[in-house]
Amino acid sequence: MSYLENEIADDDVLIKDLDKGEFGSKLLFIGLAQTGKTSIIQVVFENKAPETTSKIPATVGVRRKLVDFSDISLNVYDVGGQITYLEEAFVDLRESIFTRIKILFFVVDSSKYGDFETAKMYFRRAIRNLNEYSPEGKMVVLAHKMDLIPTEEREKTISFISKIFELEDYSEVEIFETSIYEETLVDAIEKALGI
Ligand SMILES: Nc1nc2c(ncn2[C@@H]2O[C@H](COP(=O)(O)OP(=O)(O)OP(=O)(O)O)[C@@H](O)[C@H]2O)c(=O)[nH]1
Ligand SMILES: [Mg+2]
Repeated sequence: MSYLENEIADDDVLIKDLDKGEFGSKLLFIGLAQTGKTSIIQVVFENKAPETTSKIPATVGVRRKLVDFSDISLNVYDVGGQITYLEEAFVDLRESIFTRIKILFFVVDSSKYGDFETAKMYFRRAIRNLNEYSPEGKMVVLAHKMDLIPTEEREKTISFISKIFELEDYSEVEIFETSIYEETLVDAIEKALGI
């Protein structure tokens, strides 16, 4: 087995340097801490039950996993949302993180209104880097943890996030409501992937 295959065979690789194994389409999940990124990855791509995600530890650094989803090979990157790791991703690892992205999922905890402004700052940095390093890449906002929002308030919440993020200025950015407890999550990811 070559060095490259060895690297890829390792499940859940901690990215420290320029990525050596670019196989499959690259998906990047980024957003503030505890918004649900690792949970989404485990539920959608690893068939974990949503309830099991309550025990997931905070992600350290940037993790990468190679998964198969509907016969598509995907390289899924999970950026730890604690500020230190986000800054590391946006500064030291910028090029390797943002290069060759197919879809960048920006995850927002829809129940945390107070965090939307901070999230917006990282959203803007993410889109700038995406445009610079992956001009063909697509940005998708996941208004996540929607199960915590009463049904009649969901539309208002999506509008509110769209307004704060000024999504009217980014016509190419899509926003989907998601929850690990609802089918909306797989639907959103399939739509983003065009399947
Ligand atoms: N109610 C609800 N809780 C969720 C949902 N998705 C994730 N969670 C919970 O949110 C908490 C944080 O989830 P993580 O997946 O670890 O969040 P993260 O974004 O990876 O956090 P960092 O690694 O620190 O950036 C866990 O307790 C999950 O069970 C959701 O759709 N609804
Ligand atoms: Mg995580």
